[in-house]
Amino acid sequence: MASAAFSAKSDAIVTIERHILEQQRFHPEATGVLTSLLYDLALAGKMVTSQMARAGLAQILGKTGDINVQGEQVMKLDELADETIYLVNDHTGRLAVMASEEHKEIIPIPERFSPGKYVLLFDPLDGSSNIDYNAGVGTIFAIYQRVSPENTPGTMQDCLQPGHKMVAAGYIVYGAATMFVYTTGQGVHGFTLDPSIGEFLLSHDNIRIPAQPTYYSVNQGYFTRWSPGVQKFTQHLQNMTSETKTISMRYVGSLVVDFHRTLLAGGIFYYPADVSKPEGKLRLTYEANPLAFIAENAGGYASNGHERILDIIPNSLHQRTALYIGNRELVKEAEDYIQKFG
Ligand code: P6P
Repeated sequence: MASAAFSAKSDAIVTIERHILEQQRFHPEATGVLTSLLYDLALAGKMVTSQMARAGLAQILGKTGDINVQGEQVMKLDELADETIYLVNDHTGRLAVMASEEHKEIIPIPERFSPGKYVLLFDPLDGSSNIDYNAGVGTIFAIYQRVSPENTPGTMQDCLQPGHKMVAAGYIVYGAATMFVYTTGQGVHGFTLDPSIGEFLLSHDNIRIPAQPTYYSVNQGYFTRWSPGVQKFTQHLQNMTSETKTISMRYVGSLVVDFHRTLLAGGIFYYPADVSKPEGKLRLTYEANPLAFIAENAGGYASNGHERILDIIPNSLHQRTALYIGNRELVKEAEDYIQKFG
């Protein structure tokens, strides 16, 4: 009986390692390097979770006084997350180059380590301005295969590939629980950290954006700065009913949290361009692109209001973009309103 109980129980416990290994079956050419890279990122997620849990105690909240390339105050946790992801990945021989929101230029792999075949772009702790208010924050990552010659240092061109070239993407959301959500192009899968055993366990297998939208998510404080098309689209959403009830508005102001809710509950998140931010605020390479790759693998879509996010050819590491992401129909409606009304 015990064995039967055990086998039933073992089916219920899918660690991230087991799941990524099982996913590897879909990639016959896989050498296991991508699996190990994803596992490294899960480890970084555990370490950041631990650092955040100690933040209140270790008084590492508050600002370092430094200013990052975005001209923003750098929170100490920002630096810790950035350093953690770097140190987990710099020596593994899996990466040719890295790029981070916290670094103006690409981050080379130290010469003493052989360069690998993958490229990692990441936002180490997005939404960090919310840390002091204990609102959720997140890590976002995008993984590509290098395009520069093997056994040479990775290049900026490796980091400026269009999103449709991505081989994997994911995010880690540090909220009431820590969740690791990733895709390698074979569906989107979510894992919840069980701190008592220090493992991410499968909790959301094959996430699909619900057909019925529940929330729209935008900072309506900027309404007067938007173009007429965006204003009319927002008013359209406010008058929309979904299964005889209007859809609600939710906005945390932390991209990963707002996107995660959109992915699970259905709806649309958008950060439009506006008169004060004509290029938008969010970053293409390590925010919009990975989330767009995830959204499309969950049956959704992501646009800059005019074209598919994953088709945009980046021309600089930190370039900004407008972002409309979530249910395909709603994102397409946003494009229609912008095309019709400007
Ligand atoms: P606003 C956080 O600072 C961030 O970069 C994203 O996480 C979030 O979606 C956005 O900015 C919020 O910006 O202008 O609404 O405060």
